[in-house]
Amino acid sequence: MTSYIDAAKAPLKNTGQIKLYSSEDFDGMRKACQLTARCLDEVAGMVEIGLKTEKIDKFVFEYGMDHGAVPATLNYRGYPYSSCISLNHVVCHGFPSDKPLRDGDILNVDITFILDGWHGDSSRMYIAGKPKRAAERLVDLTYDCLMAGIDAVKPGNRMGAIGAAIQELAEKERCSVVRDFCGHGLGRLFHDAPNVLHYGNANEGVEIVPGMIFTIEPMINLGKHHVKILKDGWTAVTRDRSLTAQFEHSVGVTETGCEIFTASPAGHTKPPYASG
Ligand code: EYF
Ligand code: CO
Ligand code: CO
Repeated sequence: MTSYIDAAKAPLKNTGQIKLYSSEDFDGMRKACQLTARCLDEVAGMVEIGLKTEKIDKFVFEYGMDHGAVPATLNYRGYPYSSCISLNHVVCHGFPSDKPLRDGDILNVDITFILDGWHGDSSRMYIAGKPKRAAERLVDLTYDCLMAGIDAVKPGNRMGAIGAAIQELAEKERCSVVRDFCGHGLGRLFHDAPNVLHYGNANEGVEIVPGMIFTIEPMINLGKHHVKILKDGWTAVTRDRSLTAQFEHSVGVTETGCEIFTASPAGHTKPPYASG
């Protein structure tokens, strides 16, 4: 059975216990997550037809270095980049590349900065040029799914309430929820207990209690939910090659709900992002 542990007394590894963090810990997370959010705000000004996504990755690396942070994905379990950049039918863990963006491409940029030992993990969708109607609808829906999951984060609810809210909305719109990847606890570790499912039943999972910190990062497909991993061993794509989208926030549970640590200081939510 899953139990909780004071994060200050817990070993710095994933023991399966859920760490509960103090308000000083929340301060540390807020700083790391706001750095990630500011970087994602900057990326909004870069995305255009013709941009090579490797330029975004280089920018992310330098942004981290300039602000005293390290990209957590770089060399993480052998992953070779500072960001994951996933286009069109790529579900997650896409490699930045030298292929120029084309009109109507949709892309997810996923960044985790480690600042003063704390991990700030967030991703947003971006659109190059003019999107097709179906792509625009999917991106909007995926953002709404993330926010429906966040709305379910309340002490007393079970973790299953998050997945249930996301799945209900996605399937009402005849889309599907990826099962193979989930959100995760984080803090001084990049990936920790609990796993955060983006589908399931509201009355399942552990109780949500103040002090928990985790990500919610639903991947929603226009087609079926199945994914496959390409030969590079990292890139996950939809098995039916349908379009897919993802947004991710890192949140901390409070007495009444949650704080979105990675909320955009520029007020960016979903595309189109206001310039300037
Ligand atoms: C087949 C990795 C990738 N794992 C998680 C390692 O939480 C993340 N994003 O929000 C996240 C990002 C990355 C990541 C980047 C690399 N990995 C491990 C195992 C399989 C895999 O992809
Ligand atoms: Co992420
Ligand atoms: Co994550």
